Amino acid sequence: MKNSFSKRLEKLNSKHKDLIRRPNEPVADVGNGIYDRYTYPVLTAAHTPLYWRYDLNEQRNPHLMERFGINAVFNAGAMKWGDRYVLVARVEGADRKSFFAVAESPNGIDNFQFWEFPIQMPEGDEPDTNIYDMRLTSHEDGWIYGIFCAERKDPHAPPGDESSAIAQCGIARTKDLKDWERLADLQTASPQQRNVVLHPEFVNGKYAFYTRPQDGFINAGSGGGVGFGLSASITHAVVEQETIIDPRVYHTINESKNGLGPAPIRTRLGWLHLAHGVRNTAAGLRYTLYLFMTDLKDLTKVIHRPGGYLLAPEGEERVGDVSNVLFSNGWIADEEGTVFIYYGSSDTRMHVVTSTIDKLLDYVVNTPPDGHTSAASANTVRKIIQNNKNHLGEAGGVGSPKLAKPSLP
Ligand code: M1P
Repeated sequence: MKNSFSKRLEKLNSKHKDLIRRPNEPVADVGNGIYDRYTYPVLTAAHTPLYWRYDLNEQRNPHLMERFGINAVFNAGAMKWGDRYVLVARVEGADRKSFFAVAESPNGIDNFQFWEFPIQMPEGDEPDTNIYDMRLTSHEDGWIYGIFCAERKDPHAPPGDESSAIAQCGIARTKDLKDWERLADLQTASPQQRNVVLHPEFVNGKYAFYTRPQDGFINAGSGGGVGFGLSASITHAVVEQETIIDPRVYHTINESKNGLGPAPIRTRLGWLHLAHGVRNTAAGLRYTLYLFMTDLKDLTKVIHRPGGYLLAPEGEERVGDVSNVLFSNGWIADEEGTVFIYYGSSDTRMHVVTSTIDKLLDYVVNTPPDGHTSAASANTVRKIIQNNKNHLGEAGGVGSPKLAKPSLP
């Protein structure tokens, strides 16, 4: 006869196994032609192994209680690891501290399973209170770099202020994703840095960084957008001059702030970038994801900037610890040309959409840019309509909405 400890453990194990092995199908919907969404998140707090959360010794834990609660799993860096798709996820405990952990999948869509131990990131000179949002870069120097936010209490916060913090850019490198060497934090002129990304190639023999200068912990303030700068060293990286390449713009999806997502992908037409843009609303900040492209030779020159967002929160993605947020710091372009865009929703869970390099190139090149006024937007739609009229003729084609005249009651 099984005791209640064994019964409970059996139930927990079977629920966990079902979750990990659950197939993830594309959403049965005609979609927008740019990417496919999937039915389930790819990683959640419930995906973390039971042996991280529970003491499985019946003597020490007779009620089989959770000893370490996991609050959320989100904002993961991503890369191909042999024939596996790996995510370096931000795992946030119930205690609000985040750490990194690797999860791998055979197909990039489902069956993600965490490696046995989370990453023990070494401390730098100044201990971190919280680390999160790792961007992975396989650099041409042969190392894999993890660039992440290292957060500490603001030493100048007035007494009683237990919220003010300083965000800086932590840098570490590895060859196996298990053992990491911590390097000095990036130095820039900005009092705060978050969303820093290392470019995968040398530029004029130097390491190239995408930055996000910001005045405050939350507010970008005078930080004008996504910056770019070079550093001669990676072990003591210093970017003296930041050039803003993707500015924040009034009344757009990135008017409040923006930040680069994962390291850009080299394509035949240019470097493809994924970023998040933040706008203000009466209900708080709204984070969406967008694409742009820079020149292959001049990395500071944006050559395509589609208007609006590529991906915005939908359904359950809208709600979480910080609602109305999509954030991405990981994508994988595999050998077949499929692109897996991984994104966290509302600081709670991880999802994927899939597309292809060809589709994303078509999207960046042919999506009209933001005209910055209502008149320009109306004009863009009128042009599309006119082109369709020219193409289909007055008689129209099957499914042509104009040409099937609306029937009045
Ligand atoms: O809470 C939303 C996001 O806020 C921050 O991003 P940003 O610096 O652009 O505002 C990050 O803390 C990110 O992790 C988080 O998802």
